[in-house]
Formats: sequence, structure tokens, C-alpha cells
Amino acid sequence: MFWYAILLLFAQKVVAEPYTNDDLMSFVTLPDARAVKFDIETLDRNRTAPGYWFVSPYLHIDPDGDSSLYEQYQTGPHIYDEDGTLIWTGTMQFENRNVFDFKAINSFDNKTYLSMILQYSHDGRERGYGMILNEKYETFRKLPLRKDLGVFDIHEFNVRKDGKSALVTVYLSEEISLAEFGRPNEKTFLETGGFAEIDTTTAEVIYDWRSYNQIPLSETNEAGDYLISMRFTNTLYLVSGLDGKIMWRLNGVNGGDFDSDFLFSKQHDAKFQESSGTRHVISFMNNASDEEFQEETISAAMIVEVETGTTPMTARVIKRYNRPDEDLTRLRGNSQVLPNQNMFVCWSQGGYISEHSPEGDLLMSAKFTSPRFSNYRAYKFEFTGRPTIPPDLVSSVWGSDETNLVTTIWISWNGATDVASYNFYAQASQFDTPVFIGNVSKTGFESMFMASGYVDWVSAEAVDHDGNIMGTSLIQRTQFPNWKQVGWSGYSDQPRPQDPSRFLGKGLGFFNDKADGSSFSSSDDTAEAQNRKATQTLANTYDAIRSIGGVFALILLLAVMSGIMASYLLIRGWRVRLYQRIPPKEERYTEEEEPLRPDDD
Ligand SMILES: *[C@@H]1O[C@H](CO)[C@@H](O)[C@H](O)[C@H]1NC(C)=O
Ligand SMILES: *[C@@H]1O[C@H](CO)[C@@H](O)[C@H](O)[C@H]1NC(C)=O
Ligand SMILES: *[C@@H]1O[C@H](CO)[C@@H](O)[C@H](O)[C@H]1NC(C)=O
Ligand SMILES: CC(=O)N[C@H]1CO[C@H](CO)[C@@H](O)[C@@H]1O
Repeated sequence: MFWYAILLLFAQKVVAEPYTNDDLMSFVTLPDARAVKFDIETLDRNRTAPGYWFVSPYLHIDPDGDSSLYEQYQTGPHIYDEDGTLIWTGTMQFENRNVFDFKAINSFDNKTYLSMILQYSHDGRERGYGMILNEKYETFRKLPLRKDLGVFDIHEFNVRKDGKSALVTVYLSEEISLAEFGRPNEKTFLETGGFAEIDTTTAEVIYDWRSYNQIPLSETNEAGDYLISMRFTNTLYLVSGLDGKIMWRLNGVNGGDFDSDFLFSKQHDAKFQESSGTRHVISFMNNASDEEFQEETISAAMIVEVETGTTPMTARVIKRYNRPDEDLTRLRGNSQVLPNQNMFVCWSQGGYISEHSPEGDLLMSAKFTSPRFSNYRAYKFEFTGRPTIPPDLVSSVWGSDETNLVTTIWISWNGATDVASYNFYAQASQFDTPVFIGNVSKTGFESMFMASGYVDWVSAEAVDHDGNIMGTSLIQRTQFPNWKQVGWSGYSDQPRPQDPSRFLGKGLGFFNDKADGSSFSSSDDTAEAQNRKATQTLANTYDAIRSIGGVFALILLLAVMSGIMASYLLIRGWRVRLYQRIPPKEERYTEEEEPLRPDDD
């Protein structure tokens, strides 16, 4: 009995701390994807650099095994704007696989591409790839690592400026003899690190360097030498591109080869910022701690200047950007000097990122609302995304009788940057002309439009800031509930979709989330005026509560809406059930089947 009580207590404690899922965004238009939310703590819009955040949240650093439980996709490459609004999720494209070092690159034909490391698969069937995507999010290069170099390491996939080659880190288990330790007949396995330079067209290995150490990062300078950062020796090395010999050491066990005014430890992401003759400017992340030890109390992004032409050689710290919450980043992380000289830093755990002015002012800090996810590296880049897939649209209708039917349309366009607004159309049938039923500004990753009445064969256009049509959705049927179950009490057994052109003419109206009512036909008859007033109130209310977000807002909106409707329509027994049903693939119509021509009338 006693043990039973203890057990019960324990069970209750476990139950009392459940995982919630409101730390993830969800979308009507992309039901299979969830995206981490950002909690933005600091944002000085006037001084942050232009650009989007490039992040790749992961749950565990090693791939998770397969599960037969249904699970929405959550990890992989993502792009956000600086308000934390999702721009692109690649989680479905990369099947929830872990992705690392996701960034934008300008190494090919003057266009911006995306590069990343696709981690090896859990079942071992794939050994990982260096991926390069174009601005349509299509695969441009998929580069395997030569078999004898093991799996594609997650630390670095660095496409060189000319686009011809890329630097990758390599981890290998090598069997070595213990002869030099006085045991000539014994052998052991040693985990060794190194790097390889691979051809970005053929994946051929151009250069390959090994050490008996563990190497997180590398990059080369103009002289063709390689900068190596070893976190377990707290040292940066310059390795000759000619013979692989170590030319100098910065920091480390014996203090290195420099007269230096700073120390660092467990560093990550060392990069040449400038390199000319004997002077090098190097940025890196000084995390000052690892899982076991800590040497300082605060991690920092550092920029240091190294002079190799003097005797002794000198190393001076130029800038140091402390972690804003004054905590330690014990693993991973990176720093990026932005074109305007701001410093962008990823402190890794919990997706913590920050941006700093060159003077060291904190301009932005944000982290995932979810403590469950982390992010190895984050970057900020300007980018134009033009997906080939059309915008995703979902339309559904509800109501309790003919007087209060409402069609709700959800729209998103995964990866499209610069969308300003959406135009919506409905048709009387598959063969009728699309009729413009209204427009909304893009409000987030996903936008919503509501039309009074029951419209079907719905489609939308994405419009840019200059009014150009950027893309058109497929035509979707409006989903409807089981009318009996939601308490339908209209004249007919069940409602039928209305002809949107006749509809507009009669002034029954559609409403816009813009309060100017610009999409209404101008007639001064009283019913229309009343209708406009009502829908305008509704639109204003919708605007006001939109920022609250989520289901709560929707419920509130429904409550307000029923009040308004009751005031000018004869309402009997308003009973609304919110429902969503996503059409299975075969219910969707292809553009070839359904040419969509916007009607300007
Ligand atoms: C940002 O810039 C705008 C326009 O230059 C200015 O009106 C505003 O006061 C600035 N805000 C801050 C916080 O500096
Ligand atoms: C890239 O742009 C520059 C300047 O606009 C131009 O001179 C060059 O030919 C372009 N290169 C390619 C490959 O399009
Ligand atoms: C909707 O379209 C009208 C007419 O083209 C335009 O004046 C208005 O700005 C648009 N509204 C939005 C939110 O795009
Ligand atoms: C192991 C090691 O080098 N730790 C150093 C970390 O960095 C701080 C200063 O940046 C030094 O005080 C530690 O000795």
C-alpha cells in the first residue's frame, strides 16, 4: 500500500509536467508541419541589419529512430524574418531529418543559393550529404562524401567563394599501432579529425588532411592555407595548403606561438574575416566551457587580429561580444560578421541568437519558446525565395442556416519572400469564370480571409508590393461539415454553394479584413449599406484580435460574429462548430485541369 502510494505520487508528478505543444506553430494549410516559435526579447529595428534568420532546429544531435507513431514534421532547415514570422520550412522536404550549417551563399552565377548538411539517416542507409538548393528550393547539388572518409560530418559545409569547391570536416576512426608507446604488438582505434576540400560538381576530394585530434572547423585564406580550430586543444592552427605542416598555433597548452593579450577555450566556428600578407583578422566563438569544465563565466563571440610578421608574433583582441544573458554556451554555436559590421551570434542551446552593433550594443536577442529544441548554428542573410510549388489554400464553410453561412479561406506560400497580399476568387462551378471575392494583406506565414455565404471552387493569387501577381494557388473545393451533426436548421436539407457573380450583384456581399470595404460593389440600397456596416465592424474586430492569435482569437471572433449577424439578420438557433478537414491529395485539382483566369469585372 505504501509503495503503491509512492508510485501514485510519482506518477502524478510525471503527469503534472506534461509537454505542451503551444511552443510550436501549426498551420491549417500545412497540417503536417510544426515550426518552432521565437520569443523575441530585444529588437532595435532601426539598427539591425536587413535579412532573414537561417536556423535548423533539432531535437537530438544524432538522428532519431523511426517510430510508428504519427508525428508532425518539426526539425530541419527554416527561414524566419526578424519578427519571428516563418518564411520557409524545409521540414517536409527533408523528411524531418536533422540539418546543420544552413545558410545562404553567393558562390554561383550571381544568385543566392542555400547550402546545408543533411545528416546521415538513422537506419544508416544514407551517409549524409552537402546540399545546395536554388532560390526555388530545388536541389542544385547533392554531394556525398567519398566512402573512405566516413559519414558526412555535421560541423561544416563551407562552399568557397568561387563555387568550385567546399570545405568539410571529417571524423574517422583509425586503427593505429601502439609501437611508439612501447607496445609494438598492440593496436587501438583512435577517433581522428581532419578536413577535406571537395569539388562541388563531382564531389571528388581535392585535398584531405587528418590529425590525431578532433577538429570542429576550418577555412582557408588567400594564400591557400587552412585555419583549423580544435576545441579540445583550445587552439587555432594555420595549416599549410602545400605540405599540411602546422605553420602557427594560437593559444593552447604552451600558450601558442604568439604574444597574446587574450585567452579562449572550447572555441567554435573560426573564420578568417580578413587576410593579407602577415596580418589576419579572425572571428570565432569563445565558449569558454564545455560539458564538464568552464574557464570563464560568460561565453563570447571574439574578433582577434594576428600579426605574423613581427618577433614575437602578436595576437590582439579587437572585439568581444558577451552572451547577452551572461550565461555559457557549452556546446556548438557560431558567429557571423554581417555586411554592415553588426555581429550575429548563435549561442546554440534553446536556439538562443543575438545581434550586436559594432560598438557592442545589443540590438536583438531571441530564443525558441521551446526548451526542447536547439540549433547548432544560425545566420542572417538577405534572400529572395521563389518556390515552384503554388500557394497552399484551404477553404471551409460553416453555419446553421442559409442566413449565416461563412466561408473561411486559409492561404500560405511556403518559402515565398516579398508577398504583400492575396487576392481571392470563387467560381460557380468547375467550368465557370473565377470571380474576385476580396483580398487581404499577408499577415503572417498563413493568412485568413472570410466571405459571408457559401462559396466554392476557391483560389488565390499572391501579390507583391508593386501589385504584380507572383503566383496562383490551385483551385480548391470548399470543405463542409456533416451538416446534421453541426445542427443545420435551414430550409433545405443542406446548403449549396452559391454563384459568386450573382451573389456580388445582389449585394449580399463579401467581407474583407481591410476596413475600407474597397471590394464591395457600390450600391446605396439600405440592405447593402447595413451589410457593409456589419461586415466592416466584423473586419475591424478581426483586425483587432488577430494579434492575439490562435484558436482563442477564432473563438472570440465567432462569438463577436454571431452577435453582429443577430443584429441584422433573422437568426434562429446559431450553433457553430469549428472544423477543419484537409483534402487528401487526390481531391486536389491540377492547374492544367483548371486554368484560372482572374475576372476583372
Ligand atoms: C527609428 O527610426 C525612425 C525613422 O528614422 C525614427 O522615427 C524612430 O524614432 C527610430 N526609433 C528608435 C527607437 O530609434
Ligand atoms: C555577375 O554580375 C556581374 C555584375 O553585375 C557581371 O559582370 C557578371 O557577368 C555576372 N556573372 C554571371 C555569371 O552572371
Ligand atoms: C485590395 O484590392 C484593392 C483594389 O485593387 C486595393 O486598393 C487594396 O489596397 C487591396 N487591399 C489589400 C489588403 O491588398
Ligand atoms: C582552457 C582555457 O584555455 N581556458 C581559458 C578560457 O578563456 C579564458 C579567457 O578567455 C581563460 O581565462 C581560460 O584560461
